[in-house]
Amino acid sequence: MKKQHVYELVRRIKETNPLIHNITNIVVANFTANGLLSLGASPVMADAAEEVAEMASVAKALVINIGTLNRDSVEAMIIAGKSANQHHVPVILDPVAAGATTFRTETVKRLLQEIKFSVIRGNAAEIANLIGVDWEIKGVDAGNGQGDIVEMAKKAALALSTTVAITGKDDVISNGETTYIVQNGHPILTKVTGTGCLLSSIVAAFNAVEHQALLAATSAISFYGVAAEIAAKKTAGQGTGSFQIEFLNQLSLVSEEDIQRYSIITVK
Ligand code: ATP
Ligand code: TZP
Ligand code: MG
Ligand code: MG
Repeated sequence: MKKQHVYELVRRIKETNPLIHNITNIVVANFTANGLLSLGASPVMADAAEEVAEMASVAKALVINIGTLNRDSVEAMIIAGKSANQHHVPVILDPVAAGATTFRTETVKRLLQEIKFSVIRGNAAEIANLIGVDWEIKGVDAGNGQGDIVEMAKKAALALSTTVAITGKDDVISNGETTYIVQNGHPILTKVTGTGCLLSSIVAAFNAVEHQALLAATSAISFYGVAAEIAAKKTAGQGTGSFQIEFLNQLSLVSEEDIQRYSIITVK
């Protein structure tokens, strides 16, 4: 893929303002809505079983994020995911802390059985857990697992028949056949809660305007990393609060020139 694709998709989002239906966690809901708005998408958070089928059917993408799941929200996720599949709406999974508790692990298994996902985005520990690879996990954060994340992304994509994105210092995105590495981002992202969750929703916005999931996810992740790099530079020496606000600004301000200059995407 070429760098030009990245901004082309940003432009499409800004022009079409796609509705992104999020079933997400209580920690990140506001940050996610603001991040999507800043990019130019239209967020809606809806998780009542009574309405999710209808909402998912009219959305341009659906995000299922298990960050603060409970019995009711799991039922809503299944209903929404099935409706999205029926209506050809792409579904993105963020398996937050899969592997940390039995409930999360079992829920993710059920979601994978009942719903077809376009992209699954998680940290190394979460993706490892989905395919039964041993990797330390500490709550929502990836622990110090050992392993080749490129091989793991490929293996997960093949095993789950979808596009898988493993994020961290380097990001690996694979559909099992083609694998890209993105080297954008900044370590300060790990000090602001919800930056992984917001990224999953931004991946959804890119999927709303591009049906090739690998291209959409890789573009979203590089764009997001470039926004973080610029925000980190502008707020250097200040705290994570200043970074968080400037990062939201940059999600709308990143230009085509910024992408040309800073985006680092390589094929593996
Ligand atoms: P975790 O809970 O393990 O932090 P997460 O779900 O929050 O996982 P991350 O893997 O932190 O998600 O990814 C969120 C964003 O942060 C991605 O854009 C990723 O590239 C970036 N990122 C994470 N760690 C680093 C790092 N050390 N250096 C640069 N960018 C990073
Ligand atoms: N607890 C449950 S969900 C959540 C926390 C802290 C947010 C996790 O966000 P991210 O994006 O994975 O850091
Ligand atoms: Mg993080
Ligand atoms: Mg996460």
